[in-house]
Amino acid sequence: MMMKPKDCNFNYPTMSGETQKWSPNANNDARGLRIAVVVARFNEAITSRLLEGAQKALEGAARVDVSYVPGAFELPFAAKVLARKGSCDAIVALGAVIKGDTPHFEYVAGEAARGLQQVALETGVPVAFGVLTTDTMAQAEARAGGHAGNKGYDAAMTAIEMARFGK
Ligand code: INI
Repeated sequence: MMMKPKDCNFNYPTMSGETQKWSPNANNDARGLRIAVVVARFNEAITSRLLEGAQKALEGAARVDVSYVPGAFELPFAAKVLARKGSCDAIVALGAVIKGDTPHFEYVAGEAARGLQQVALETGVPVAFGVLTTDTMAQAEARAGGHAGNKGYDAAMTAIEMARFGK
């Protein structure tokens, strides 16, 4: 059973198996875009598949620059460095946070989500959240090219749409 620190009330939902819906009005064409992808190495068997999905969605982009960080907790820092360079139209952040027996999951998943959104809002560079947050490895596998699709592909498609948002 998972132990929580005293007075701690974590209640993060784990990632849905829902398939993302693309707006028929949105421009989901990668052509001409410069996209930075940052990948967490933690749970690499999963994140490498998310990267494959993202690369598929980004075929035809003008540039796709891939960089790596140790874990999902480091994704916001890397995204901010990339956004500040001014050389990409959107960022795709990929990671896999899988629930274990300690509260570490909640800290890592929560800070990755909060930090990535903060980077997008502070810099004006869209950041797509391609970080799996699941109870089990099997759920992560399902969402990384298994029966629940590939959330790396979905995140990259989101980055394309948001790079064009309002333009
Ligand atoms: N990092 C992940 O990307 N996924 C995890 O599931 C995970 N868990 O469970 O511990 C994880 N931890 C490492 C974390 O992202 C940092 O790299 C580490 O705490 C150093 O800052």
